[in-house]
Amino acid sequence: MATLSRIHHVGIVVRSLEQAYAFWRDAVGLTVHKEATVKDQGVRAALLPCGETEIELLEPIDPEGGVAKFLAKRGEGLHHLCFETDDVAQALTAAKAKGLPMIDETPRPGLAGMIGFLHPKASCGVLVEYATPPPGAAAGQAGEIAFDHLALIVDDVPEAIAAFSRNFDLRAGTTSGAPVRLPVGQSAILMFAASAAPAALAGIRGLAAIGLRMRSGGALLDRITAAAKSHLGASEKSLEYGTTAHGVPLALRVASRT
Ligand code: CMX
Repeated sequence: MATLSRIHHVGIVVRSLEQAYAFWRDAVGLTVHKEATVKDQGVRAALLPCGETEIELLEPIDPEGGVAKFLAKRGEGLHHLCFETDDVAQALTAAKAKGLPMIDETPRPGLAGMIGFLHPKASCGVLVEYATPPPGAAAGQAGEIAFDHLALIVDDVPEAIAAFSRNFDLRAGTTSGAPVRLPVGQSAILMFAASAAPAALAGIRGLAAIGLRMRSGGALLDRITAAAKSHLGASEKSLEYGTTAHGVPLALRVASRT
């Protein structure tokens, strides 16, 4: 069985890469590791490593493409989750054999390497991509800030845990308390029941927010919250998903305090 080693990236749809760089590169301090036009996906896309995981920014360039449709319907925000696998072809074949609704049955080239998508219907409304990066590609980048978790909001937590276990062989690290944590590599998916989601995420279903952990707060924290507000006019009240950048609520945690 193909193994899932980490959340390779989370895809975020933005209006413009340049505007999004002002936040993710200039305020958060990430490096743009790759940027390219992926014509068949109708996007200009960029990957910015953030600890073990990468932030993928997607700017639509084809008004008829899926990402442009997403932006028009839902606005900027979280679009998909990508797991790294050592064998994307095998992962797709296994998913098909399980009867999961597929978008791609065979791998195709993408920004992250060879990639393939499962249909959101397969995983509680979450669009999931598999990627096998090219040989020798670095797995993320250490720095002042690292990806900590992806928050997911579902109506039925046991059903969602069962789906993520069946589809991706992910197991709940803890089932006591809320949210349920599904570890993936050094980060995790946090699954919240809609009825018990943090107030800042009320009304969201599916991919909901990103958690980042910092070595220390101080100037970086001030820079991030100031940039989120000044670029995007977010009314930040608390750091627990209260800061929103390009449609993505963020939890900002100082490592020593968690
Ligand atoms: N996550 C979850 N659901 C999504 C979604 C997303 N990112 N995008 C669309 N949907 C849902 C819609 O909400 C809609 O749901 P309902 O039927 O319940 O209303 C349904 O999918 C159909 O939406 P649509 O706007 O009509 O879109 P399409 O059916 O044309 O396409 C999808 C949807 C997911 C099949 C298509 O976007 C796709 O094939 N995606 C995979 C490729 C991709 O996203 N590439 C961009 C990234 C490239 C990269 O990373 O390199």
